[in-house]
Amino acid sequence: MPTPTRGFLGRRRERDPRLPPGQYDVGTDWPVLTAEPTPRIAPERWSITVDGEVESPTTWSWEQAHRLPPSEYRGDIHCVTTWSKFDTRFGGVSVDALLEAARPTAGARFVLATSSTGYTTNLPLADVTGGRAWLAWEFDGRPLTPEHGGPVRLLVPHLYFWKSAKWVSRLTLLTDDRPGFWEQNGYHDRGDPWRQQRYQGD
Ligand SMILES: Nc1nc2c(c(=O)[nH]1)N[C@H]1C(S)=C(S)[C@@H](COP(=O)(O)O)O[C@H]1N2
Ligand SMILES: [Mo]
Repeated sequence: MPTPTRGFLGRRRERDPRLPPGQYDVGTDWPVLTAEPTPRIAPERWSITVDGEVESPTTWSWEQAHRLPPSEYRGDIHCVTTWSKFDTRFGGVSVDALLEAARPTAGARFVLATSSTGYTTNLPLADVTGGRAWLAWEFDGRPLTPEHGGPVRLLVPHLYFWKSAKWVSRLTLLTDDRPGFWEQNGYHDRGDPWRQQRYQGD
């Protein structure tokens, strides 16, 4: 007996074009990946400093940072441990707004992001400018929870998620690249998920 639906049912589900190579869709879950104990930081005690290769080293309190123009990211995030999460929504401010005030010197080419816990990660300056990086304090319209980096994390969604430092407190501009925590331990200096830049040498 012919089974007219067989061809349809037997067809393999097509791979979601939003998935970079080697990644899977984690769905509604949001795994927590943290190397250090989760700190509890009251917003009044949080601040962000932009220093190093800038004309005007600047520190913003929670209140001051919230007076910068609000900016939102809607899209996907990708962790090097192979999960990707689609359609996330983060609120905060663009890193561009901070850099506009601090004014990078002509020689500034890299950034070292530091968390108040001591976690660090390095990025090319070009990857945190042009509307591609945020300080995020909201997820899905709610305050970012401590385990996900609240009160404020860095968000650089076009790179693997280890670049998105949780509890971020400092962005130091540099003339030369300086490997951060995972980068010193073998992870890639840039970390582009579409090029599978997972480890040094990829
Ligand atoms: N301070 C700090 N930031 C961090 C990490 C960390 O261990 N400490 N882990 C990184 C890694 S490997 C990933 S995948 C994401 C995980 O963020 P999540 O726990 O909110 O999913 O945070 C990144 N930022
Ligand atoms: Mo990660």
